[in-house]
Amino acid sequence: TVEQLEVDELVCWRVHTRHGELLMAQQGAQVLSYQPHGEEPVIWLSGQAAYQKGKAVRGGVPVCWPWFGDLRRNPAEIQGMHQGGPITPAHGLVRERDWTLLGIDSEGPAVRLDFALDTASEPLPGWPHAAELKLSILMDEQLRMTLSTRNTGDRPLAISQALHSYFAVSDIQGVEVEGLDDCRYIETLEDWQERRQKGSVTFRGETDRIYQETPRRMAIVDRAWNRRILLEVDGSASAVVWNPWIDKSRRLSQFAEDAWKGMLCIETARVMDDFLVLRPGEEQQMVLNISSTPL
Ligand code: TA6
Repeated sequence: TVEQLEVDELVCWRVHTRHGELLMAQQGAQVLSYQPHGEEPVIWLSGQAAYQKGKAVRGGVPVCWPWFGDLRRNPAEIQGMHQGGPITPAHGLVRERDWTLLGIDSEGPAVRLDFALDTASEPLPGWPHAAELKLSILMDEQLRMTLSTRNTGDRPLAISQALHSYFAVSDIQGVEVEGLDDCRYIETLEDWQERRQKGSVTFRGETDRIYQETPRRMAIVDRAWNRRILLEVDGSASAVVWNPWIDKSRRLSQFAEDAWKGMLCIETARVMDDFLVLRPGEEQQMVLNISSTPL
């Protein structure tokens, strides 16, 4: 079933199938939560989430586009696309705008919702380029998101982007991320030093790393919840791994005191030298498939 509802100021859809439940908002075409039946939530949503127009909801899968992050995370090509000074706000211009619902397909056991933003008909401030952005969300026994960008203008587009997924974990101090062994990464909290991952990623403090040349499969191993969340990716070779820990989470909106313990962001992205260049008429898709299995 698919039910449209208002949650405070936001238009949302609640999707219920025999596999699980998903909540998403028209603002930012943002998945807010995703929970397979009989399991802990897979996608984390803050207990202090604010559903206000023009304000990103803390959690879910914010879409960062046409840039990810802030000034420092973007090369000159991305800066050049933005007029009127450095690129702000962080994480681009579309997570706080209503996208157009193209359709809902709820035939059979799977449900699919398609959203679009056309920057030719709805210009983005400071970013005068024509592109058609689409997000397709398919929920069956997994959750598959496809973010596609088509350059509908007459000159090349340079874009950095991310699906800024917040995953729910039992306790960040006890989980590890598999699949990034031997990957290069940038330690943004230690002067952007370039490092190489040894073994699984574990968490002992604030973590904000840009992994590069990432594989197509990564997993969050959560022994306390006896599960592995598997990420399968296509069209991206970067992943940001982020946990704010105590101090940073106190400086961010919509974070309860110890909420940092229960979340972990692994953000499938096209950032740094892995950013997108689209010639006129060209389209690119970035796909993220999320599933969870018992250990
Ligand atoms: O992806 C990690 C990050 O860039 C962090 O540095 C932090 O800023 C986080 O995104 C959340 O950003 P937001 O604007 O959603 O509060």
